Amino acid sequence: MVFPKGFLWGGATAANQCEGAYDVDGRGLSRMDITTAGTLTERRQVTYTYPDGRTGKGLTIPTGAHGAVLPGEYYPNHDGIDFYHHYKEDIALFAEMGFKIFRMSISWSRIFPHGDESEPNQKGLEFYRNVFEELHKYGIEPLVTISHYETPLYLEEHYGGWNNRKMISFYTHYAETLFKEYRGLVKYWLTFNEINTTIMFLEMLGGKADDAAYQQAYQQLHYQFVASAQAVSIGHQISSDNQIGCMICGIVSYPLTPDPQDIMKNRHAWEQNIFYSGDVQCFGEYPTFSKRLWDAHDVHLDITDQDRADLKSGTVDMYTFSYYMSSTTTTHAVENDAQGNFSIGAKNPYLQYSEWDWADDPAGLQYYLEVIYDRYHLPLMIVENGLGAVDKVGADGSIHDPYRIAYMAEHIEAMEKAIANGVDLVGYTSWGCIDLVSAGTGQMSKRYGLIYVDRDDAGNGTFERRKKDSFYWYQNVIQTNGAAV
Ligand code: BGP
Repeated sequence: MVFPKGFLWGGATAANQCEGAYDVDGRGLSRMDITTAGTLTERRQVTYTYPDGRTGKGLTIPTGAHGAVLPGEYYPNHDGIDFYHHYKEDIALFAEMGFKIFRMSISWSRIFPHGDESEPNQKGLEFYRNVFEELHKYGIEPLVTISHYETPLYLEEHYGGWNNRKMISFYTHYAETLFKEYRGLVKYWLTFNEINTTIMFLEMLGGKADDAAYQQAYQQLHYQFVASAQAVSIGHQISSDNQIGCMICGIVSYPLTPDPQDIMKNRHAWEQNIFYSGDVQCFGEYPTFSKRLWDAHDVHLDITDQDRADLKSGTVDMYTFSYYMSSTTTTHAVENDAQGNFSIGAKNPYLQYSEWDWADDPAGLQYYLEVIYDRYHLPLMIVENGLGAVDKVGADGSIHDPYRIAYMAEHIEAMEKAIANGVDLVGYTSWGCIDLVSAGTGQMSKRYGLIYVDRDDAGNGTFERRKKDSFYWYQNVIQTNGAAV
């Protein structure tokens, strides 16, 4: 048996994509509440109305923007899949599949509606306590992302979000509240979801980002690094059981040709997109290549000696990442571009592409695991992986998704190879284990779930849950600790 005893099999979600109940029990708005369907690379000025009737000033949403909010338009994240009211049913289904771990996130604005209050919203705290207790009833460990793309909107509007150093203390106050409140209930934590996308998304604008955009992104990232490091230190002080990880968007990149210029460009892409964030969070200091990255865009960081000390003392306990696809890098002009959400660049002729132009590349997962383990020697966890696809419900209510089973099977086999080669991989949580709103498209129809949810892009549907074929397949994989793949 290749998978170690106690391997953490499970699934993953994010609050803004599944909870719904966006204005219930004192919750404030988050930036994700004002997103609608569209494309990731657009930047638009959006205006919105707070639940209390106030109209916001209007924001330019820099990443993950799904387009302008138009009157009467549907906001998918407002309802999600109504996990807020279905969590017991959903957790029972996860338990039936045999989950050992469940990755979820906490909605910051459910705990601090504006983000800057000193006292938390008790109703918000209570909701997550109930969820954690429900998970423990079945012996499922929660893995909690503290911030998954959903900064409270108020902080964006009144403080400029992560452009402002004050965000560090708002975030650490929020994180400390969680560590204290859930001591004994939660021991696995992730500070920021896909922290590296702050920079990586600029690349996806296809060369349209100017130096000012890089200055802003590197500065935001620095404040997030410091906030993350301080949170790690606080979490360790509150409980020595806490294991706190970074979470990196792991898109593997290959040189498109053997041209040495492509090899060099690809190496630099890894440094900028993957190693920069991982090095700061795992080693506690900026790597030497940072100077090259900053000089390329005339970036000057607001960084203090105290920041450097905080980074050094707040290194993470584990390295976690999402993995869906690989990409290519080239200095040559290409015609064959992948242009799906989150994916851009020349298509790899050796790979198949999904409907959203995401390259199916299990070998890339093995490659990533081996490179990353060799660099950091920390326990690794894959906290997102899966196939977004359009599923069809048959006349008898069944959902046959052999494509999803095939995708997951080949990626789990890649994990086995990396483990056999010495990689300390401790867990795997499949993304969107239950259908939810897609982050990049804002749609329900791009589904990842092993459990189907009756909900469409326009917001119609009963929220009924149904088991897909992949549900039974994954149940068997978990039961046999990976042997039945
Ligand atoms: C990751 C995000 C998730 C998730 C996933 C799939 O980058 O952390 O929130 O949604 O991508 O992306 P999409 O929903 O666009 O298919």
